[in-house]
Amino acid sequence: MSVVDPDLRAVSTTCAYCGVGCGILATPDGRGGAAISGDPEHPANFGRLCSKGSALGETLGLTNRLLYPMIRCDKGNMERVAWSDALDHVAHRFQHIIARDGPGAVAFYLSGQLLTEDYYVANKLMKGFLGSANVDTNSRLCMASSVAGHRRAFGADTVPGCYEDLDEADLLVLVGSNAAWCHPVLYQRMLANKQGRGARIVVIDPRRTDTVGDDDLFLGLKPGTDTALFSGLLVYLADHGKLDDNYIAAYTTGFDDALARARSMAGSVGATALATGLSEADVAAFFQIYANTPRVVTLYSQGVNQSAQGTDKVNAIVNCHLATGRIGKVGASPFSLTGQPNAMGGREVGGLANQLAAHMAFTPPDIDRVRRFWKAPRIATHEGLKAVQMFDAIARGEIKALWVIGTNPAVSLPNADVVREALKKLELFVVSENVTSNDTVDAGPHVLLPAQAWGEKSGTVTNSERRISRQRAFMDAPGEAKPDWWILGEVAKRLGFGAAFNFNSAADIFREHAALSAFENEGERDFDIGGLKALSDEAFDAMAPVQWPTRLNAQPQARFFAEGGFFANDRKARFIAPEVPVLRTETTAARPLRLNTGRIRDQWHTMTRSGESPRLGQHLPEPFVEVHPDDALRHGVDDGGFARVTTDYGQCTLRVVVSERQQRGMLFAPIHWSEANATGARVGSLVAPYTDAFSGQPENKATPASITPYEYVFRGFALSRKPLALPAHAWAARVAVNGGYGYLFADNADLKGWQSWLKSFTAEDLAEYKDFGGGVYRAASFAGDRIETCLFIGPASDAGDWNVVKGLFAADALSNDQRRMLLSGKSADGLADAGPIVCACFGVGRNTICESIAGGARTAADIGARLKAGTNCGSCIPELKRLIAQTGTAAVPQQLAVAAN
Ligand SMILES: Nc1nc2c(c(=O)[nH]1)N[C@H]1C(S)=C(S)[C@@H](COP(=O)(O)OP(=O)(O)OC[C@H]3O[C@@H](n4cnc5c(=O)[nH]c(N)nc54)[C@H](O)[C@@H]3O)O[C@H]1N2
Ligand SMILES: Nc1nc2c(c(=O)[nH]1)N[C@H]1C(S)=C(S)[C@@H](COP(=O)(O)OP(=O)(O)OC[C@H]3O[C@@H](n4cnc5c(=O)[nH]c(N)nc54)[C@H](O)[C@@H]3O)O[C@H]1N2
Ligand code: SF4
Ligand SMILES: [Mo]
Repeated sequence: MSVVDPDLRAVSTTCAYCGVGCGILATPDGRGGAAISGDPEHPANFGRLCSKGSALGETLGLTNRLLYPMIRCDKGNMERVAWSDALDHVAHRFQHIIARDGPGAVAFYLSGQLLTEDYYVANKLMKGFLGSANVDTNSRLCMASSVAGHRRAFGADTVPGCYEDLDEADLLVLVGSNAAWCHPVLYQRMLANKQGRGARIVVIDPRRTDTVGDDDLFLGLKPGTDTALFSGLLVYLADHGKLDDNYIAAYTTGFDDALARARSMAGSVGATALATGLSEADVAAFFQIYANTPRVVTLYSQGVNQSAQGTDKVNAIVNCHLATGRIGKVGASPFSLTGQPNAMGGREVGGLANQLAAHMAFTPPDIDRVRRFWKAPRIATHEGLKAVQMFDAIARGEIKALWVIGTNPAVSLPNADVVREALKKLELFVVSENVTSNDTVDAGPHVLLPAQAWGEKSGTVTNSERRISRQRAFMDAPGEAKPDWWILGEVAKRLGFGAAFNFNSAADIFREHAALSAFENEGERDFDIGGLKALSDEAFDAMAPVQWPTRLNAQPQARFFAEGGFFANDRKARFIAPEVPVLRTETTAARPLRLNTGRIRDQWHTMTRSGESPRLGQHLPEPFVEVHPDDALRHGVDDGGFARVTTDYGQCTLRVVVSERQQRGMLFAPIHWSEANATGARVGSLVAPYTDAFSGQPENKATPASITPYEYVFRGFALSRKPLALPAHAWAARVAVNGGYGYLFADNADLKGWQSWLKSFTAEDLAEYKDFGGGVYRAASFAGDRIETCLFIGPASDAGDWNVVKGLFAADALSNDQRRMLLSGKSADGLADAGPIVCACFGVGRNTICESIAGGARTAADIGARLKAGTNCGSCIPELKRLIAQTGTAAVPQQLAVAAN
């Protein structure tokens, strides 16, 4: 394994977060931290980073790190054990359960955040040696519909285009993608194309996200109607002489059937408008611009994939590209934006239960080939259970042993309460993790195994454009944390498979993976990195980012399919006639709204990493639900207040944001909060477990729901140097702050209860401001001149100023004035409250920005010149533009400040 450079020089690695796969230069500071900057040489980002990537240095701390193997003892406590004991135990228990109940009784649940090498070993162990294909991954919740759509159309899971196409396209169509927040560096690249070359941008999303703003056309369609829209487009192309007849004839089959089906679904502009809820003018404008712009890239993400018709949506999009021959050409392709840093690597090794390995399937020739290559005695011969089915089988008691590696299913699977309960039924529940607490770890595993985290682990990841990059260690692993591949390999050895798992390094595994991709592959399989199968350890360490395929003795190839060459036996692409899109989940009088779920700009998934960064905690610190003003009125919920969101599966309590950006009839809630960092805000518990028939991917974006107001008399916040356990009756969300832990809360209990709660753990000399009659209580304890703990609680209009007090809490010492002013909850120097932070890099708040707009700033660049906001990573520029637009016309809506007043 690579050793950390003793001179503390910059190590080039890859971002821990999204599928853009940005190159990072990490310079360790020798004290457990590191300076992070964008790698100017990396072809994904050329030096740029977004807010999350820039803040990675704030996430390297060891609070909440799992450092030692633990086993649940008879009394139910977790006890530290030696690695050898933990590994023996896991191997033993798996062996016992397989011997008794067969290989179908065990399963692995993996993650697109593992390295390719970890993934390869897990897949090989389960499918080749334990003899079950019950290995699935959180990519089932993420990319499965794109995989299924690609395989139906192309005969393989191939992404035909590359990032350069985003620079070279004349039209960029974003479908179900909030790229401004979720793929920010690529979004900046698209904007650069717009600014430099005049590319036009169309955004298709039921919500007006921050990706809308630089668009030329926004199509706020009814949810789930993308198939109708792209079917209408196919008909339009056919009727307006815009087909590439030669391409269709030479390289594809099935066009006539697909067109006939499209006609029956959306045979005209008018019919498309009716089916999608869009105006005829908007539909016509989109069809025209698409028809007349040869260089078009259609980018799609979770608004497409996470749908009960996700695979059909993908194919409806791909059909239009095939019909116009706009595929694999410079600036022209369909393009699936992948979510996790190694979503693609997982697909390459076969991490999905319905793939075997190296893009091979469960067909007799593929099974035989992989069996011979692995020398696998008991290779699985049929597909395993996909994620949602897998957890159903656990709930039924059919799967008895589960090993979760690098994912948090108790939060992220649909119907998450039922999932969490199901975990308790397991006879053997093993979790490999970085953290000591998340909802899955808290669900009571029998064995906890400490895995190396980003910055410590070493191997490869593949980004959205098929580019394999090295993640390199730049710090030593803490405690006894080990690479995931090592942990899996040690268990394999104990199960008697030592010869097949004799890996000494990530490089060893990568070479075998590369060799399998090229094994008996004469060009029939897209995934071939045979050119890398003989890399020396040194060459692997030095490996520059490289796109696949990298066939042995072949020229590099950036794109696929410009001249056919598909991967079905006849080498042709398939047009797919989509099923008539029926929404699986109808709204009812009791559940009149549709709950859409997704992401916010500065948090990553269940916040185990991004939640540690004070900078990232500033933007949207509380779990919320966004509601259209008409629905808010109808259901009696107020902006800034609270609401209960209920579905047939669960209930959450969330802050309300009333916004025109939301469509009537729809709610939106972010996915990031869990039991571990908030109360009653685990949105996965609300989501229906409906899945797409082809991909098995759950529909995370359209659960029927209802909303009712919920009153809290008091609002407040607490700041502390140590983690706090807030009284159980409070609604609360934890947020990272400089110098400690922050909690934003709301409650109905009496203030004296809060006072005694605080006094139960703080020092004697508590400074207090009490107005119990007026409903106000504020208190702070000090260690010297430094705040140790403080608590502010009051009516919504008078809860103290979170941003001001947070600033004082961050200080090492308070002046006498500051100390005196502290309990007033206002700034001592009379400075106005900056408001909730918009620019995370420079900590510029919304009030400051609005003042600057009122003072004449008219563009994001003006604001940048005055306040620096938006001048580093640029992730907040869409929000700056929105504020300019809003401030010009209307008052700024109250948002998520506890008390911006
Ligand atoms: N900040 C941040 N970035 C991330 C992540 C993160 O957690 N935080 N996670 C990463 C991962 S793993 C993923 S998968 C990606 C996801 O990236 P995105 O897919 O861009 O993100 P989402 O917010 O899940 O959903 C995208 C949009 O789909 C829209 N949508 C919902 N229903 C429909 C529909 O029927 N049709 C259409 N056209 N649109 C619809 C939603 O309104 C939403 O705006 O982000 C990656 N990047
Ligand atoms: N309602 C709803 N649900 C969703 C979605 C949605 O849009 N709506 N999106 C879905 C999508 S696209 C995704 S990708 C998932 C994400 O959902 P999850 O994968 O459940 O979320 P994460 O918080 O990323 O969990 C990763 C866990 O792995 C740990 N970890 C990180 N790196 C490593 C490592 O190297 N080794 C090990 N052993 N552990 C590691 C982290 O500490 C963390 O606990 O959520 C899905 N669920
Ligand atoms: S866009 Fe941001 S989160 Fe994604 S890889 Fe780049 S820096 Fe990381
Ligand atoms: Mo994802």
